[in-house]
Amino acid sequence: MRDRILSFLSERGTLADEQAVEYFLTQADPLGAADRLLRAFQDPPLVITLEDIQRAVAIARAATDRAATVRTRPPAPAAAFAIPASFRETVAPAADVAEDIRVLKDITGHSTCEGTLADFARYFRHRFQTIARILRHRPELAGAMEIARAKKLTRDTAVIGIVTDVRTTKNGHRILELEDETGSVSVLLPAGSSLAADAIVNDEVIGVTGRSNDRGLFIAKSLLHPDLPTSKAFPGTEGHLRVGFMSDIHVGSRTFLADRWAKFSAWACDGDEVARSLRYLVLSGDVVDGIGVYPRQDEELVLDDIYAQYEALASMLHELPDHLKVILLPGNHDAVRPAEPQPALPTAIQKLFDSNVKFVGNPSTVSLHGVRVLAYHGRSMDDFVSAVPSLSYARPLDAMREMLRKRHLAPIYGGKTPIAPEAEDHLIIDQVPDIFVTGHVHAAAVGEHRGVVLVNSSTWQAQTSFQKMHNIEPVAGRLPIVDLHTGEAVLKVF
Ligand code: D5M
Ligand code: FE
Ligand code: ZN
Repeated sequence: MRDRILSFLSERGTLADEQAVEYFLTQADPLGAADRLLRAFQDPPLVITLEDIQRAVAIARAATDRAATVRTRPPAPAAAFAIPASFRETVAPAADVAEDIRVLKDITGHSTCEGTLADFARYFRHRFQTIARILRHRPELAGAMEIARAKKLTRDTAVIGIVTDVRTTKNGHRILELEDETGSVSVLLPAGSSLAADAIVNDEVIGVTGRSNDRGLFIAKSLLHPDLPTSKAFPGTEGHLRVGFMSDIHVGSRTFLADRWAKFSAWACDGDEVARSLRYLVLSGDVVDGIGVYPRQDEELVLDDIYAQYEALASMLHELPDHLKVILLPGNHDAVRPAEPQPALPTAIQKLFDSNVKFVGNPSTVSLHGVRVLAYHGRSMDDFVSAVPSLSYARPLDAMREMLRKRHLAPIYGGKTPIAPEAEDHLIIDQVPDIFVTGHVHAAAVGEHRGVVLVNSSTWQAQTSFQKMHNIEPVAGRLPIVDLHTGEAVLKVF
């Protein structure tokens, strides 16, 4: 039952400490109790503690009492998310801490690609070789051989290749086409096996063990993803400095939530000790709504000039406290080439902002006091969600875990995510980050994968007519905050 509780919680992007698990185990229906508790939170904390449970139970009881005694009263407003006590430890104000930002990886100023056929060949060769090198660290793949050779042998072998096709036969077997520099092979993942259920997508690089049959079909025994090392310690800064994460502000849109933003801004300026401990704000793209991003967008804009949109954002950011350093990367609505990796916003736009804003590309890896933050807008989640039935827009952390497992931010080529064939594949996750953040899907969640803190950074835009058509319910006005000392993450609601 303990394992079932933990996996139930982790599927919902949260964890529980030992005492909280004990609490659930003492309930008549432990999973039901966990489910009710999660519903009580507007946004569950990364790790649920006994204290969180006690608070939620007390709020629920008070609400029931009120409902029982004064039936004519309107319902109590939903309990605001309470930041756990551990997050409130006394901290030095962020204003007293010198800025420490280093950009570790960013395409800005280094783009070389012209999109020729030779560029594509070189790009995919770089992707294959880099990820194959990571895969060869796995003992099962240390002796991986070239596909052309493995096809001729009928004993157990291992190969590494790039997936060029995935299909399901009418009997439920899955067939992958796997290619390396020497040739290609069809790989059979037997129906009903866990291999057939794995989320394999086109253009990812994987390893397979198994053997060729006499007709040259490679029968897989195991599939290997590069993934991350099984666990990793969070580096941790000296003091409790915090970073807030935002994306998808969509300034200029009719549906931009000005009132929610005003609440955030007021809290940031003279809020509690958590507000004062916030040193950085990472904006992961779609900071404005842009112009001409989709058909008839003009009907949904209040600001139909791109400069006016960025000027409005600049003045919103100008209102924030001086000690809050902003790091801004573009998304698919921003005024820069859509092909990824996207460079930072052009100088003409940067000039509208004050010096408190630092502009980087999408994706970028930035060190904050030695904590490595990988920020990516997240356009590729559109392709993940359409390619893998078990993934959805409502659960972005699952798609992010797939990116880490595949060590690639946007493996699927030729889908909705435009990719520029740079000399090197900048979308490979070569170094393991400490914090990995995406936006784009207008959801909000914090979680963890093998020691990496995962953040999906909400939106400040209400549901658009496009999202209504596609049944996408945004989760707006949430601010994920990560403590750079502990890696603990919370979602604050505005
Ligand atoms: O994307 C906001 C949300 O809308 C995000 O969940 C993706 C979804 N979206 C955006 N464009 C498409 C298309 N073309 N198909 C399906 N889903 C889409 P944003 O980048 O803010 O527009
Ligand atoms: Fe967006
Ligand atoms: Zn987007």
